[in-house]
Amino acid sequence: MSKLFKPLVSAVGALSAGLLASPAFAAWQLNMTPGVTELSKQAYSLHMIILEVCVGIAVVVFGAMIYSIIKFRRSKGAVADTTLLHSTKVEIIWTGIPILILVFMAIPAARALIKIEDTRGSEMTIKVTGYQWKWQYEYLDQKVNFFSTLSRDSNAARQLDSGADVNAVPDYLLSVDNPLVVPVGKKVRVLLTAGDVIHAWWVPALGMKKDAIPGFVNELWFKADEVGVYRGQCAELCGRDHGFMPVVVDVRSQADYDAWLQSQQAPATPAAVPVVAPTTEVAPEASAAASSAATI
Ligand SMILES: [Cu+2]
Repeated sequence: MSKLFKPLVSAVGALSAGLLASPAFAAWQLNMTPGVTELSKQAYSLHMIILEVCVGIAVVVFGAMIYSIIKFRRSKGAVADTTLLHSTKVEIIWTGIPILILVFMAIPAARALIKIEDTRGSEMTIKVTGYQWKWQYEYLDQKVNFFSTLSRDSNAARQLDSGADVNAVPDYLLSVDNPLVVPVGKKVRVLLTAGDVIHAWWVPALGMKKDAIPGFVNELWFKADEVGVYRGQCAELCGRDHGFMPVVVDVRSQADYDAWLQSQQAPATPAAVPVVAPTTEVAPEASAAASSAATI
């Protein structure tokens, strides 16, 4: 090893060791994340297959190029080989091989696309409506309906001259007051629309993103394999506060989800009974009869 080369190698070694040891390195990720749903994992594996094919092609093509440039250079007395010019055989080969590669990549891609569109067998349906600047979640079969807006602490910290340290706000701009709660392992169909302008509902860990368009109903589905809280954002520039309408999906175990659902449905029952007595005048005897009837 040359005198100059040795310190260079040790410097590169020290730098890489330093980078690997640094805690910031953990948050520094190059690749896509696999996500937590069947579809996101399929999209991830598709991405890896295509990446591997592209790397393979690059290695073969650039390898051949670099090898030829070095091996057959003019200074070594190389003479251009013209036998491959206008050769039908070569034309067929270099058209046929890319076609085969494209077909090989199209098969898993088409399979994934068909699966994404297949909402059959969904176990629950939630209608999601985008508004400037919040989301509405309606559980169509469970009769639960609420709005989801940016959490109070994020909203306070984002105000101009709030003086707040946004790094101290947990999940700054990615937390909401009422997250979408779903059970783990259930196929959830989402019907997407909007009440004003175009929004887009996007949760990277679920692998799905789709536009919410006024007057149209778009459809997507997800089946989360892991309990957890997954965060996303509106992914369509929808106006001034576009950056302040995050999406939070809270995936819970079936028991936790059932308990949450009950807590959401419970307030609706007493609300059906009028709390305040009617203001019409009632005779004292009738009123007494009514109250005794009410105690039965
Ligand atoms: Cu939006």
